Parts: sequence; structure tokens; C-alpha cells
Amino acid sequence: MREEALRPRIILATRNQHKAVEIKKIIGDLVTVQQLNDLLNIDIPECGRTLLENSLAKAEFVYRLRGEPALADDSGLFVEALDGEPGIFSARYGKDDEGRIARLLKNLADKKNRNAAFRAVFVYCFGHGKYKAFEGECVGQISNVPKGEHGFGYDPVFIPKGYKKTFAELGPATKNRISHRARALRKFRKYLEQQM
Ligand code: ITT
Repeated sequence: MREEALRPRIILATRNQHKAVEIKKIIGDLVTVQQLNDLLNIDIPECGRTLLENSLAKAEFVYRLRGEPALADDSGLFVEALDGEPGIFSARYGKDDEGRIARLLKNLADKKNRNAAFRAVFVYCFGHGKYKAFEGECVGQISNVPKGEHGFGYDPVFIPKGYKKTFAELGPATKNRISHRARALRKFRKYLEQQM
């Protein structure tokens, strides 16, 4: 744990409060994470074709806006039997979490193959044209019905490999150890520690 005054400040380029909580839990002891939306209310458009393109666009946008190191997370759920859908459109697959899950389960109704993966790409932008990307993946299965109260998004229908419960049933301690976000952030931590 670094003393607060010695911790570098990073602006987090996300409007998703749930992501911010998970990110702070995993790297909050190393850096001071300031959420962009606590500074100003802005919705950054996402028009990339990959998680990396979207994440880079968000991080660069915030770096240009603030002139301070910025970190973005673009993530999604990639389902094998749906040719990778919802993928980069995970946030836009329905009007709320309930709607997105209902659409996913409906599209999978006649499918035996329930394999899926959560993927996250973090981009850390620390200068004009200067950035580093960190990827994380968590493989698993889509359940038949939503279960559990924790987490957000597709957590109630995602059963990580090696477990019998969904992320939403397992809760934050387990999720923050094995998730796509945790895996990517461990790489980012290592990178930061080397820079300090
Ligand atoms: P920002 O762009 O502001 O960061 P967002 O929610 O729009 O927030 P994305 O464009 O990266 O973020 O979309 C990611 C979507 O993928 C998210 O809204 C969820 O629906 C889903 N998702 C990503 N990580 C997840 C997780 O850990 N658990 C459940 N669902 C997740």
C-alpha cells in the first residue's frame, strides 16, 4: 500500500460505476483513481470495430481533455454459438441489463454450445500517441437462467470455468480474483510497478 500523497493520479475514462468500483478495488492501493464523471459529465462515443480501438479512443479522448494519464476499459461478452455476439456491442444489446440478458438467453434457447468468454482491454494513455494496452479474458458458460444478486451486466448468466455458480452468485471477492478485468489489471499493475 502506497501512502496516498505518493500515489500517481489516473483519470478513469468510464461512466460505468460498477466497473469503477472493481477497478478501484484492484489497483486503488497503487494509484489514485479519479473517475472522469466526478470531474465532468461527458459520454464518449464508441465507434471502433474492436475492444482495443474503443478503449484507445476513450483513453486518448480523456488524455487530450485533461492532460493527465488516463485509463479506459472496453469489455464485452463473446458467445461462441452466436459468432462472438454481443461482443463489442455488449453494452448496446438491449436497453438495460435485464433486456440484454433476456435477448441473450432467447438467442441461445436452442443452442447446446453455451461456451462464452468475457474479455477486457485496458488502454493506459500517458502522452500524445503514447499508450499501453492490457488484455484479460475469463472463459466460462452461459447459464439457462439468471442467478445471483452481485455484480452487474451479464454477471447473473456467466458461470466461470471451474465453478458451478454465476459471477453474480460468487460475489466480488471471487470475481475480482479471476475476472477478465482482474487479469488485465494484474498486467497493468506489473507495468506500473516497473515504472515507479
Ligand atoms: P464505459 O464505456 O463508460 O466504460 P460501458 O458499460 O458502456 O461503460 P463498454 O462499452 O465497455 O462499457 O461495455 C461493456 C459491457 O459489457 C457492459 O456494459 C456490460 O454489459 C458487459 N460487461 C463488461 N464487463 C462485464 C462484467 O465484468 N460483468 C458483466 N458484464 C460485463
